[in-house]
Amino acid sequence: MSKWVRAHTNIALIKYWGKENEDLIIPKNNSLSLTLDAFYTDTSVTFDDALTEDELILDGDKQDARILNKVQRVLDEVRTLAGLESKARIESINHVPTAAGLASSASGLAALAGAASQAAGLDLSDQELSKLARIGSGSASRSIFGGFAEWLKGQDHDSSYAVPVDDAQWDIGMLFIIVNDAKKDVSSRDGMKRTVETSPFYDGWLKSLDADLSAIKQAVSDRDIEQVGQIAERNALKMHATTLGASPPFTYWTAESMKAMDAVRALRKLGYTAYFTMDAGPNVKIICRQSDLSALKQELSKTFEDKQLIAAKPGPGLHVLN
Ligand code: 2P0
Repeated sequence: MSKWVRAHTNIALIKYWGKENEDLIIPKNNSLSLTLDAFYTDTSVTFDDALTEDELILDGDKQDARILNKVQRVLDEVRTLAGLESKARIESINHVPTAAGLASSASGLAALAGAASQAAGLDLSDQELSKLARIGSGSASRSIFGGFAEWLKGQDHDSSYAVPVDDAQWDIGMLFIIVNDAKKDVSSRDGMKRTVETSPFYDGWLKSLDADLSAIKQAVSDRDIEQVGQIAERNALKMHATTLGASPPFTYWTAESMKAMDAVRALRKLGYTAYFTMDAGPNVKIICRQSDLSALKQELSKTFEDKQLIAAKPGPGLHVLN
């Protein structure tokens, strides 16, 4: 049995939304994220000559071939790098609070990259691990690192990987408002493809990103949470605006998401630093001071149930468990 490897999920403050190369998962733009302590995946991989096919056991249940698809990309690359032919058994446990609806390909594919390379006897650098995780799922490239990470889009397999930006050991945190745990209608993979191909707003989104990225990197380096929050909230709104222009149009927002966004604006009126971001689903994540997490949770418990509110702090990068 190989060692267990843990990767934490990350939330993008500058979003990845669209691929330049769908096969290699080369993105259209650089993105920047914060890795969080509250959600993570533990994975162990065993290469075994006795197996006739790759096997994935997720939270104790054997998964079907469809889910194996992203996983297989990573395994095949590891086999190529290590000169291995044996099939693999993957055991994976998602540590995501029940009903969070946050089952994350970011932590899952990053943990797999770490566990599979380790089981194959490869000693990969963080940059190599980031590339390996990326071919499973784009956002996973960023979960190799703790704190803030930037995924450099690059132009081919060797030049597209994430780098650490800041360890986030300062007063920043995130509060999740879980509004819906149902499976989404449009996957992020399909949603970004449809947007790139059909939304007239997509070009405007892309053109605005360089300014957002350099401004947020400056704000992170200044530890200016107001600026970080403002830039991230505007960036998320722009990303979601592109989906309304797609054909057929779609949105990840629900009435409950709108209610959560309003609640964040109300927190600002009370004087808190609180800005939201959203991904390819209806849940709302609040960028705030770590020292305000309890107060914000209490304030929001007037509007939402306690079980809908999950506080997160910056989390560590990929690591082997003892
Ligand atoms: C992000 N999202 O930057 C963006 C923002 C969703 C919205 O990365 O196709 O699961 O496997 O590369 O990484 C979700 O997309 O997509 C995502 P693939 P992934 O976090």
